[in-house]
Order: sequence, then C-alpha cells, then structure tokens
Amino acid sequence: MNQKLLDWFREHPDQYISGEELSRRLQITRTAVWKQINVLRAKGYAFDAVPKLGYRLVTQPTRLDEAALLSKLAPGTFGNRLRILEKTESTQNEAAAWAKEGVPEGAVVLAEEQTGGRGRQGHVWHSPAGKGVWMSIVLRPRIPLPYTPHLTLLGAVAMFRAMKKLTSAPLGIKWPNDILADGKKVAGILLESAAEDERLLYVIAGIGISVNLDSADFPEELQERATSLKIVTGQEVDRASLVAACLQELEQLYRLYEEEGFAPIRTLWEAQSITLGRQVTIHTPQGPLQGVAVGLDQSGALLLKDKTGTVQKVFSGDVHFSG
Ligand code: BTX
Repeated sequence: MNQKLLDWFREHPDQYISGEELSRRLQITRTAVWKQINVLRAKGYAFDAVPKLGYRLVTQPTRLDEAALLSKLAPGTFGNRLRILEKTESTQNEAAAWAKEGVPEGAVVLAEEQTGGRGRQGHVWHSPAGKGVWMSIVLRPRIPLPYTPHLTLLGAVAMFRAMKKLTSAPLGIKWPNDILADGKKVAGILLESAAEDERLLYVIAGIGISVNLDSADFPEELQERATSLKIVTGQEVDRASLVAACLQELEQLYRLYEEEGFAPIRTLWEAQSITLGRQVTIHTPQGPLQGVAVGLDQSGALLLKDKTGTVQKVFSGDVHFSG
C-alpha cells in the first residue's frame, strides 16, 4: 500500500500532490492517504504539507543497501560476508554469535539502528536509525592475548583514515580509541574478544561513527560531548562509501600488522594523536593519574610522565586534557 503512494511521489519529484488526487489515483480514502503519509514519516520520509496544494516529498531516508555496498568494496576479505540488519540490540552480539558458528575472518554485521549499542566499561553508545555506521567485524588474529590492545589502536587509525578520505572534518585520535572532531567525540571503537587457554578464538571489532546525525538526534546529556561528521562539516556523508573505506583501511593496516608487527601502526597512530605532548588526567580503574602523555610502548600502553619525571605505563582509562 505504502509502496504505491511512494512510487507516485517518486515519479513526480518536487511536485505538490493533493490528498484528493492521491485518493483518486490510488483508490483509497483521503484518511487512508493521510495515515500512509504518517507511516512514511515515521520511517524517515519527510513531506511538506501545504493547504490547498497538498503534499510534496522532501527527503527520503538513505538505507544501507547490500548490493550498493558490495559494489563499493575492493576485492579482499573484509566485508565479503555481510549482514545488514534493520534493528538489533548490538551488532557486537550478532557478530559474536556468527563468529561462534565459525564464520571466516572479515565477516561484517551492520545495523541501521541499535537498541542497546555499547561502548567500553558498560557505556551506552547512542545508535539512532539510519544516521550512523554501526558495525562489527569478526577478526581471527594469530597474536598472543596481551597484544589485543594493538587492534584497538589499529582500528582507530583505520577509522581516522577512512573519515579523512571522505570528509574535510578536523579529526584527531584520543588515546586509545576515540576520534574527536572539534573537541567532541565523533567515533569510537570497542574490541571484545573470546579466548580459550590463553589463546584468542576471535575478536569482534565494533566501530561506531556518528555520520549524519543532527544535534537534535543526540540526547541532551551528549550534546556537549558528542558530534557527527554532518554537524562539523555541514554535509551529509554517504554511509556506504564510508563503510567501504573503513573496511579497506582496516584490512590494509591489518595485513601490515600481520607482516611487520605493531611498529608501523604505532608510528601512524602517533602521527594523528592529539593526546601526545599534552598534560592529562587519566581516570583508570585504579584511580586518577596525572602527567604528560609522551608516547606508546610496544604493547600499546600509554606512557605517562609525572612531575617527578617517572614514566609509567597506563593500560586502560579515560583521558581528560588538563592543560
Ligand atoms: P566509549 O566507552 O569510549 O565511549 C562511550 C561514550 O561516548 C558515551 O559514554 C558517550 O559519552 C559518548 N557517546 C555515546 N554515543 C555516542 C555517539 N553516537 N557519538 C559520539 N559519542 C557518543 C566507544 O566507547 C566505542 C563505541 C563502539 C560502538 C560500536 S557501534 C557498533 C558496535 N556495536 C556496539 O554495541 N558497539 C559497537
């Protein structure tokens, strides 16, 4: 039913069509026309309604389309197995279930909307419909368990490079996993892994990029801390192209890591970091630490130099800039 109405609007772009005409053409009552328009509005279609003139279709939601996405992917392995879900609790759960079934490395789960998107340490990742890249990638790295933080840093560099390729947003990486634009978080990465007897079985790399959200799409408590590519650049970004770019960058860096280890990844990360050289306070599970962030060690830990000149390694925590 909706489809006929929609087709009619699509065949008459930029035209106002009266409720009466629609009712006649589609042979439904005017109330039914009005109801169908509201159903479409709830799905993300925007209509302009002017008395006497009727309705005009203004914008249509851009869905992530599997065929379009596959055509953008470079031949490789990442993304060759692809699931696009309309709505799910978290793509991390879907990808983990798929990994347990034995899906090969590089399988990707994307969702238009997440109802229980998560960040690190139980944080909520706000994932409204149709406006972001909410995706999880199955990895099966042959690395010792303590090296998994390398993949967080690798993922952050990959996201950074993909976003740079497609936008002019002023971006920087904050240790370990945040991409900031204009001082606010625009993207993050969450790594979750399963191991048996100290051996990694799989890693699920969760990537969240706030792409086309408007300010009003963020809950009030996030307005100060979060932003989107659209807000900082004033332009919508094609999500399928961004997904393809992320997967391509991720795969390239992953192969580099497999061949040459962490050193080149560390160099790339350091070059884009906005954390190094800054006076920071890091809230760690063991309490706050203060000092100047001076670099990364071989394991991906942040090296923090305190007032006395002592350098210590920080393995996890939230960085706050203090000067
Ligand atoms: P994080 O713990 O570093 O960051 C979480 C914090 O980021 C929140 O507490 C909030 O302040 C802020 N935030 C929440 N939602 C957004 C948003 N949409 N845009 C910008 N900032 C936000 C970062 O965790 C890792 C996030 C990974 C998300 C992906 S999405 C696909 C996959 N599925 C899933 O459930 N998580 C991952």
